[in-house]
Amino acid sequence: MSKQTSRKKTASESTAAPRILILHGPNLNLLGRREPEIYGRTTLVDIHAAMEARGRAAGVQIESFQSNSEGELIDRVQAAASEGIEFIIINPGGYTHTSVALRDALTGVAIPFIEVHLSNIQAREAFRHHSFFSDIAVGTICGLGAQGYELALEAALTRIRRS
Ligand code: CA2
Repeated sequence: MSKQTSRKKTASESTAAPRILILHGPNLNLLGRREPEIYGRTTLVDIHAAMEARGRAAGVQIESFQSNSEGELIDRVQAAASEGIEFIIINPGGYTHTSVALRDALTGVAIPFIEVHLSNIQAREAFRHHSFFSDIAVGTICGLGAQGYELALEAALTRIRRS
């Protein structure tokens, strides 16, 4: 049997709808409008709508946040801890390959997270092959386009139900 590492839920976390935060890093606001051959035609609004609908059906509250600023993403991760967010799905965008600071924020709050990439970063330029997040993520999904977020959400729901 695997070691139980998750903390006990507080009284309000046990009764309120579980919350999942979806974080999108820099330039992902351009999704669906630029470079569709790499990132597809689905926009961030489309992704949020699909995630919210699935979350509603599952009785889970979905929140999305996109920023081009590393500091704002770090602030959002830190706030998530005090807000009782139970799970994070994150596409760190270009910060995937550069941001020790965003990694430290996720380690600091100890909220389990799944890393998502639209493109297959292992099949692209060498500088995209290393992620500062993969070794501390519950799992990583890459190369499946916008479907990656849906798969990540299903995995998050399974984990939340188990906790
Ligand atoms: O494949 C992914 O999801 C990435 O995280 C996307 C990042 C890239 O730096 C990573 O290596 C892989 C880039 C996000 C830029 O998004 C755009 C979307 C549409 C048009 C232009 C940029």
